[in-house]
Amino acid sequence: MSHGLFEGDTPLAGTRSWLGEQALLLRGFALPRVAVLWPALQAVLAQAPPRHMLTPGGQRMSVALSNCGALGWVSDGRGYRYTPIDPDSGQAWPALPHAFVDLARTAAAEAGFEGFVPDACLINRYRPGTRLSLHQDRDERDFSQPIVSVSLGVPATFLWGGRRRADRVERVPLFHGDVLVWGGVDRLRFHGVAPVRAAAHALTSDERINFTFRRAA
Ligand code: MD6
Ligand code: FE
Repeated sequence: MSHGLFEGDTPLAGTRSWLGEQALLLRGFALPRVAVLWPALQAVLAQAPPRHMLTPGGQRMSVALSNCGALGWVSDGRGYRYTPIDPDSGQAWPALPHAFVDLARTAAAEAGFEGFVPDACLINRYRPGTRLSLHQDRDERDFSQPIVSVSLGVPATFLWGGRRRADRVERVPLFHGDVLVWGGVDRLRFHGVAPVRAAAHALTSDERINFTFRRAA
């Protein structure tokens, strides 16, 4: 099995750093699993292709989204919410691949969140210029559950804010294979992604893919 490391990937694989009291960045944590994650992701995206959703304000989102799991996050003119049905296909979202669940559970435990069982995985696809504005993740029912975020492909600058929108924002580079876990006192921190720069990656071409695992219900 390939270990998934390409030129330009995180030079820091295996290191970890706390971005907050309960926010842990695990550099390269997903690398040993990429060879399994990638084909599973392709199967999910064949069933539920990424699409640019509309914000409640009527803007097309810069990032293209899809989901797998019992629940999927959607946005439209009515607001943000989790739904069991993909509105584009009228079918249930694709099941969460076992390899995804296992990665999320293992990473969460590293950060002190034992027994994390996600029921939703939001998949974000970035191309050059794609950005994600500063937001909080607050559409889930139980904020005691952490979020696990996995980055693949070209690097991006993660914007890591505070508990208030106006708080200072730290810029954290995220590379292929990096995993970020956050919860507890850091669960409602503002965050976003700066416009992704054009780059080439052996696995994803010019794309960055991010999965965020949540316990939505
Ligand atoms: C991204 N991530 O990295 C966007 N949200 O592409 C998120 O919005 C996010 O990474 C909550 C927790 C972790 C995340
Ligand atoms: Fe988020």
